[in-house]
Amino acid sequence: PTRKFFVGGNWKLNGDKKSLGELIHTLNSGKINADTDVVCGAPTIYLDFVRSKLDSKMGVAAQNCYKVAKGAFTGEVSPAMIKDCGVSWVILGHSERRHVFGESDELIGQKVAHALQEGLGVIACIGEKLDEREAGITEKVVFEQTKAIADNVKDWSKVVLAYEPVWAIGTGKTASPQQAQEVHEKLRQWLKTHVSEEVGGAVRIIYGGSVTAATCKELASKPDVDGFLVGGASLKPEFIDIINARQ
Ligand code: G2H
Repeated sequence: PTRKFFVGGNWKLNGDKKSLGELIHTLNSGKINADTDVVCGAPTIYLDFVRSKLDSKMGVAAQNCYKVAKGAFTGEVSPAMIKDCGVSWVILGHSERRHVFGESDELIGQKVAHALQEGLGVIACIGEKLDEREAGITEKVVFEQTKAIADNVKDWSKVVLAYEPVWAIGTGKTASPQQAQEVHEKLRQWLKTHVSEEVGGAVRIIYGGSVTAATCKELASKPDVDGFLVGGASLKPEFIDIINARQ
């Protein structure tokens, strides 16, 4: 495929300078496929630390940001601040932001618009919950979430779409390669129809949800799976095997 493989790590609320320093050392000295974009999502307070230690061939991402540049918004950080730390990506719309912190499609869309305006790359996350899958509304849910994102994107070259079924996150229940491929293919079709043929063909759609070294190769062999967003396993040396999943 012509789309460059993309593997994001999402460290979530984990690690300290000691353990992240060790992980970074492992990543810096590991053998990493040059045909893959690697981006590590670090806790906000460690963005500067991680960017200063991680080899520049790998990107760093914030795990969230606010929708405006500055002001009286206690506790928030802006894309401009993220950029000021030398960090060029942000993860937005992660299911934990949606379901633990109550972020709406509307707020996520506003964050996407502002982050892109400020020049960050965006890993935009979508995905259905178990009850939604069981009710047969997976497509409806992910298309709605995608629309709220797409309505706020002008330059798709800075966007990676992450499909993360909520029932597969941190549960050890990876979607089967067939399940992932089926949704990725439909998302690509949606983008072709509602954005453009060209964008639909070019946007990386990555899979997230309990990806491990054991499951990544078969998932990566699917035509519409362009990489991964990895949580738990991105904190371990096996993250390197996942980065190198595409043969
Ligand atoms: C999904 C994923 C990373 P994990 O949240 O975004 O986490 O791989 O631990 O399921």
